[in-house]
Amino acid sequence: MTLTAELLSFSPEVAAARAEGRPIVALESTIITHGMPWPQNVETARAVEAEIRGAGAVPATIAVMAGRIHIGLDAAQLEALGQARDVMKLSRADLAACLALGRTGATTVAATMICAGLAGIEVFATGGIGGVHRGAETSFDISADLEEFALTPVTVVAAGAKAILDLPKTLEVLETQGVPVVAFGQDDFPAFWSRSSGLKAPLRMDTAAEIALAHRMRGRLGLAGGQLIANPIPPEAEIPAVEITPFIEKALAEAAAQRIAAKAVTPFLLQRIFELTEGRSLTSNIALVKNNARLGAAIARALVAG
Ligand code: PSU
Ligand code: MN
Repeated sequence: MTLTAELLSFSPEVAAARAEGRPIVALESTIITHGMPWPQNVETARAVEAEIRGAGAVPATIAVMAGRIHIGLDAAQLEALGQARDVMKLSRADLAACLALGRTGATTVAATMICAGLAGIEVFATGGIGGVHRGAETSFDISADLEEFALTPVTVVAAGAKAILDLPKTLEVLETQGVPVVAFGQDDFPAFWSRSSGLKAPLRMDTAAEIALAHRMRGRLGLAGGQLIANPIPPEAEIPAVEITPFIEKALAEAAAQRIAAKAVTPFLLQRIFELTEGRSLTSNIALVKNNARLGAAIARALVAG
């Protein structure tokens, strides 16, 4: 049996798109299980999928359930995942173990890239990526997402990274790993809630067609790894730094006081920021993920057209 038949389950919608060569955009599931509270997590996941369909592509939300990698979830599966407890947070290190043990797992950026790669999906849209945590010089906490960009040939659209991270160090590690970091439509690297981090992105592109060409060119050169497309949050959804910074500082201080470590750090910080900002951060988060989904769909279409 092929790997696909043995381990991958495609939803009917994604299977049909594959058969017809239509554009597909992968979506992660850690944002659902560890990034947002229920029921907004499921509502957002549905809205993001609708955004991709509206932009002429097919969404493929990825998760591990009952010993198989699911590429595309139906409504019942999405709801079950959104309410499930004891869901593993899967990065490169955990994927095989989760499958082998028959457990339920949500894919991070790194694991979603791996699964998308296995399924032949070249574009993936999300909110924020993992990166180098503040204080990494002592904690060594650097997300496996960064290394994945150097390994797996998937173009990922995100709104940059949250200021819970050390953004200059995150850009340095991506540069060391040989990862193209492309700001979309502007010079600055965006910082999730803000359109600008105050740091210049190494590369800039202004159209989905350029991003698709660069993706193809990497393939032609035989370069491993993908591209990070940093798409700024829509202006109307931005949260001014003065508003969000105190909440980030508070969440970071609580994480330190409670000695939160390893895989728990990012989910802890995300949850605390949602709680501290109440509705505000969630509304912005949803707006930027939808925005990234639309750009992901445009890139997937350009890849199919080219
Ligand atoms: N940052 C966000 N939202 C998220 C995540 C990060 O703004 O949902 C999630 C993604 O799934 C990302 C993961 O891949 O957290 C990174 O976790 P870690 O830092 O433990 O590698
Ligand atoms: Mn970490």
